[in-house]
Amino acid sequence: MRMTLLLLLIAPSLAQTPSRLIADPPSRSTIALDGTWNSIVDPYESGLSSRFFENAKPKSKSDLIEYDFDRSPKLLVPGDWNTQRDSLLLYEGPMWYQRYFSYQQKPHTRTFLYFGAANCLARVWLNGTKLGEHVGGFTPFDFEVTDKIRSGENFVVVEVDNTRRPDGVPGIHTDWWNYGGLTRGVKLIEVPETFVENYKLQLAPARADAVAGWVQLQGAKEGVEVTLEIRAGDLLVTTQTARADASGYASFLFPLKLELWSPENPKLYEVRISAQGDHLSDQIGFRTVATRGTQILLNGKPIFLRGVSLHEEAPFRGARAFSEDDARTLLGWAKDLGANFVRLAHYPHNEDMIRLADRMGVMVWEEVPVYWELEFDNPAVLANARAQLDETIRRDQNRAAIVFWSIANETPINPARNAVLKSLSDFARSQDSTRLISAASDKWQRMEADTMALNDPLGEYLDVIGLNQYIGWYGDRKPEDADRIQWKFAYPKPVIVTEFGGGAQYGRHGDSETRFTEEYQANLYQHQLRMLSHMPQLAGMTPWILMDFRSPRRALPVIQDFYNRKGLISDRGQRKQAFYVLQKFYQEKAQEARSGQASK
Ligand code: GCB
Repeated sequence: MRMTLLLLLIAPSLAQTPSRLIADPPSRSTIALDGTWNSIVDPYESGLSSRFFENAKPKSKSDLIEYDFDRSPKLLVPGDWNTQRDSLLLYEGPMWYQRYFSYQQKPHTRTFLYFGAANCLARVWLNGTKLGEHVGGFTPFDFEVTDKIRSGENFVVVEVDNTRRPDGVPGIHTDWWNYGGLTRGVKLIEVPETFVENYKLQLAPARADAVAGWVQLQGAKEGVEVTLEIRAGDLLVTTQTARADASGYASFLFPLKLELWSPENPKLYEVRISAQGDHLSDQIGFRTVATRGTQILLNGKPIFLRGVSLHEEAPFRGARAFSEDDARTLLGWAKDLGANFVRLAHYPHNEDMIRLADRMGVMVWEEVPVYWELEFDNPAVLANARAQLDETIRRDQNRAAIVFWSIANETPINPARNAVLKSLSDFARSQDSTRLISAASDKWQRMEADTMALNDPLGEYLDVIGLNQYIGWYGDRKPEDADRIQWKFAYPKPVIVTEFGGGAQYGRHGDSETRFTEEYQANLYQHQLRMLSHMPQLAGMTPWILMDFRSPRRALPVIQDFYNRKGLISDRGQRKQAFYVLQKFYQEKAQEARSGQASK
């Protein structure tokens, strides 16, 4: 009784900023707009001045209209344009998408047009009326269309522009393919006049005996009752109610003991949320993640993160991945490797991937594309990065699998960058206290012959330090040198080696000193793993990378052919020797963890 009272009293301090993005599309009433769209490539960006968004047709034979969506080439949505037509492989610039759809208006219903992602700038019109713009190639966005959608035929036009810009996030340089287009699904979402926009439900920070959360309603009057049910199969575990305040926000905090989510037992509960006429359901796992000294604790127990990095690259077809099938293959390979953790580099991957990780029991590091050199002294860059982080958190905050928000990768040390990353880390923390904040840094230095130190001041703002180092691949050191190397870290926090590795073409053989052979890569992994085994503070690793991926920077003919070949698996799914080296290491690590648990 007193416990409940105490919990209720501290509830407001857990309040977090409510959402503005419709969450949980899978449990909504939706109409998919995926499939074939008409497209016009527009390298000189004349479509705006020619008003392509009007989808005009000549009214008489003398009318001059110099475009026609109906007779233009098609593109599949979701999907990148680069791999759908040979001439578009390297295309960067504006592309116009158009399609018709029929719709029947329904009373007391609000309708939203929802995009899973468009890389990277999208301008959207419905029936010739502009709905808005969105920047950021990897996060969802929506527009309310209730008063613009018609009963009968409608048309939607989207200009998607993947031009790289110095003030973009990412900026001009990346080591991945700049896949353009409507790369994730598009749908209409119908909700009642009063509806649940977003919600968050997790264990109260660092406690396994209470659940905390909030529900944000739209269109609600003050005092509307919000009901929350947690179910395990047919069993109703609890029902809780709360009343929305004047802004539609209702918060929850109640004591409850649940079976905890972990990679060994990815237990998900069914959570149902109802308010007025709106009903949602979601599958949510509950777990705690925290640090203690240099350890990472999952559900209060130290855990070693046996990870691997991966891009959102489709297995077998060298394109942007988007489907649950793609995700199942990639996560399946990671599990075959013995991984319990993946680093989803270097931007938020699609929602199916994260939901599947929840179900398959794979912990996730999710990252925003604050990558390499950005214009850190430009306030627009911070605003853009922060908006992408915000959208990522709003989309994925209920996924138990996500244990890290990563705010950056390999950014240069300078005061403007330090300030931006501090601000992003403060922001992530203010939005979500149930996960760890991290970032990957490659700004280590050689102190003495065999002593390396990572002193990046960014470490101060992070819960866990990410280190990228390519000893034995880039620089003057041989793989064998790794055996002698000692590491020092300025901050006494857990360290994850977020990248190491080297390139190998599947099927290329030679001795272990010959670059790009499987033997070189396997040998490099042997020595790296030896070095990491005596690295102080090491709490996990995500070697670079699970599968080969397209990169415009990797030009070496025959071997690279515009693929980064550091994959443990080729882009066609073939496992290289290093895969088995790491698999063996992870089997031993998993065995150690099991016997450690057993001896307690
Ligand atoms: C890195 C980057 C990653 C690259 C990788 C490489 O340090 O973080 O995006 O692809 O190195 O292969 O060089």
